[in-house]
Amino acid sequence: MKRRIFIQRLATIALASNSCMAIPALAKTSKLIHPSPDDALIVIDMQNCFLPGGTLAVQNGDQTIAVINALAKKFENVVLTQDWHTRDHVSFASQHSGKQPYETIKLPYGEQVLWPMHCVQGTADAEIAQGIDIAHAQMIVRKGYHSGIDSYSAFIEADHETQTGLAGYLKERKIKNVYLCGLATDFCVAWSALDARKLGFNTFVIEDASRGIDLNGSLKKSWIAMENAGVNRIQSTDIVR
Ligand code: VGL
Ligand code: ZN
Repeated sequence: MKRRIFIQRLATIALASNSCMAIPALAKTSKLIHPSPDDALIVIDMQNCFLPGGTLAVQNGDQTIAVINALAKKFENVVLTQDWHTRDHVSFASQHSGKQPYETIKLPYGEQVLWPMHCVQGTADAEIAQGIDIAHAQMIVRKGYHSGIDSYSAFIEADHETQTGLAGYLKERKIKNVYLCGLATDFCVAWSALDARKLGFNTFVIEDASRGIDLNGSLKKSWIAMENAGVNRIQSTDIVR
């Protein structure tokens, strides 16, 4: 276990066992992260569709924009992702008669949440938000473009086998550590983080640079799954240049 993470766990234990005592400022012992050439920031789905006024707006999603722009300046390597669905995409409730958004169905690859129609290829709704100011981003990965397969993850589609190519790209670039942020914490950010772990990357999710949809407790469940998988939960202030 990395020392910094170990200290954070100790802090959590201290919090749990001494809830009536003043909490020492253990956070100050956290080691700050200085991004290097083997680190990449992966900015998930900062698109009009997930922002206020979009087709699948995430509450307070716009509050992440300034945080993400500032974070991106600290990384040499930045990748953006873009949810990029066909008009007849299987994840749209409108494709399933009698089904409403946020209901689930069983598909050959597993359970699928049905969403309002969102991020349709070539529409203004699917564009990266105007406010995102990351001119040095090196790559934009589009995902979810197979009409019959969803892809929350930036790495592997929801069939659990089709790769997007992002892992190969990062590995060819000798990236070892990935830092994820964006929308939504409990869907595309979490699924990307879990796959990043499976693919062998040291993985960090920047909590205050992300916002969740929180469907039936999904936000809390996603943090438990991420923590169990060894994903590091950090804040944007942990990262300095
Ligand atoms: C997302 C639901 C459907 C996301 C994408 O970016 O988290 N969520 N498509
Ligand atoms: Zn989608």
